Amino acid sequence: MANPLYDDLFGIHAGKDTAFLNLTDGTTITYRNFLSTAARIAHVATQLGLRPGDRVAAQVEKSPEALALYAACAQAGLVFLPLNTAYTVDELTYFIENSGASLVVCDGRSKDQLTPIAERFGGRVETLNADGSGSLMDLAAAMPDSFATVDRDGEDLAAFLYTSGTTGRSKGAMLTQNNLLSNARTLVKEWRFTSEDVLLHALPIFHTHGLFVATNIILAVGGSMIWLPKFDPDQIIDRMPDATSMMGVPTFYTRLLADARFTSELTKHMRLFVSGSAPLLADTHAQFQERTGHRILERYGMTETNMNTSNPYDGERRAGTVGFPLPGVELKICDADGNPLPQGEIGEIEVRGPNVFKGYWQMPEKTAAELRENGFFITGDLGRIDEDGYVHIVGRNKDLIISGGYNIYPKEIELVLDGQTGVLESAVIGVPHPDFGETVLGLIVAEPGQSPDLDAIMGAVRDSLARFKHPRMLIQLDELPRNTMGKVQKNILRDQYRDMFKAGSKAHNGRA
Ligand code: MCA
Ligand code: AMP
Repeated sequence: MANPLYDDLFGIHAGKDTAFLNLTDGTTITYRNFLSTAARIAHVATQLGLRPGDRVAAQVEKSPEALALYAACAQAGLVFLPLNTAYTVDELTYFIENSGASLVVCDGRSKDQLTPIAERFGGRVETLNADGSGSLMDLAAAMPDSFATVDRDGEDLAAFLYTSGTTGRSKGAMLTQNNLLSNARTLVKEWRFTSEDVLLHALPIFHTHGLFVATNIILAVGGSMIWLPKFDPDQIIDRMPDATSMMGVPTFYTRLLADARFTSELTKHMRLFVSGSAPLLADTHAQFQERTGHRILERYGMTETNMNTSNPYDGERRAGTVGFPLPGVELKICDADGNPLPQGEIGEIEVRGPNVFKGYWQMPEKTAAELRENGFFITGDLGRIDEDGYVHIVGRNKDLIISGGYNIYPKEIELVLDGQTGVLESAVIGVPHPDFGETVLGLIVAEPGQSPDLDAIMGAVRDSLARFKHPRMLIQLDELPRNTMGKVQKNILRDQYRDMFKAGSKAHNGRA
């Protein structure tokens, strides 16, 4: 027996004294040191009583130890469940309960709030702070630095990533070892990664992009990363001369282009810039090429599927498209019943392949609604394939806002707004934003005779939802536009408010 995920991404580097993580303080963590830390954490988890298949939820800042926790879960056969650091206690309570996490690893500042919640659902809490301190690492310090890797099958679960939905309830996407490994192997080949690569890593590690795309690729080839805690243009510009490649969401690229220090000289030795998680404007693509001479490589993926398509490494990287289906991934443009449409027509994108997840944790009916029996996953994205085979994403068949690469489901915010005093109903829409691509606008209708306190409503939103989901602005309307079926016509609202956050415009809560 073996453990494919651990063996192929981590175990192959055992004993190597080559650099894995280059930190902002100038120090380097070698593969050997990193794997020792992971082994110690794996011992802690097993000594705390965790068994293969148990879930480990982690809401921690980005650090080498946070990444070692992922490796430790792989080695001990545990299911890793990374969580956005912006999530509030309300949001975390749901994830802890739904996943049944046996261990919750959090920042020391959240310990008092999360301990009773974890215990209520049969788990426990250990802490891991941004500087690598905390009870998890205190326990780890006393453990041996090697651990007998737990046998796992490629079809065993490796991770849960929670993704919201149109009903407002988050779903735990179950990803297997094979899902992660197959995608990493494909992307290594497609994007020509080697052990010589140094990836400038400024993405968060609680989502697919930063963890399973960027990090797994580097692990698969034994390369190294410049490990930045977050996206900071000063640090990116400072460290770019040491890198060969970078991955980012479109906001990274628009922010870099807004900085005069970002020049062709600074990027001349770089071999690859990848963009994804949200649409890259053709204009950004063009400006980037003009400034640096590099053509950004845009690709398309999802939490449930990892990466599905990519523009070519060699050949034309066509702006405004997400390229071709990756080797091993089948992609079709369909009608609502999954029947392929004639070439060139717009329809729903469906994908099938070794990258596609196993389903949503304990939600068979939601799994059945999105994952067909024949293995095709209904992405909810609308697209077409042009005459040269490039896939274009032209819209979404799902009520989703993507702000700075983070997904926001309006229903979740509407549920909070609808529950506020004096609010009859609400509609939340995404409108263009110069920095985040899209941002959140909340529209509310008052109960007859009431005048809701918009500041108090924003206070309630702050208490229950992560910051990135907060409406940038609340507007009170007399009524919401509806079609003859009574359905709110969000397209009309989106058209009406599309210039709300144009560069330079100032927006305030208030009555329309
Ligand atoms: C931070 N804020 C945001 C966002 N990020 N608000 C809306 N949308 C956001 N994305 C809040 C902050 O809390 C802050 O609130 C205020 O907005 C301004 O913060 P700022 O300093 O500008 O933000 P930042 O810290 O610089 O972050 C912006 C960012 C970051 C660098 C674009 O959001 C980021 O790293 N995004 C990457 C997301 C990602 O990895 N997505 C991949 C998902 P206040 O002013 O109150 O303090 S995986 C995926 O989608 C699929 C699978 C795929 O294809 O990859
Ligand atoms: P997530 O749920 O975070 O996995 O986000 C997946 C969604 O992000 C997809 O369904 C798309 O709507 C969107 N997405 C990812 N990459 C791209 C891209 N390159 N262009 C347009 N949309 C994208």
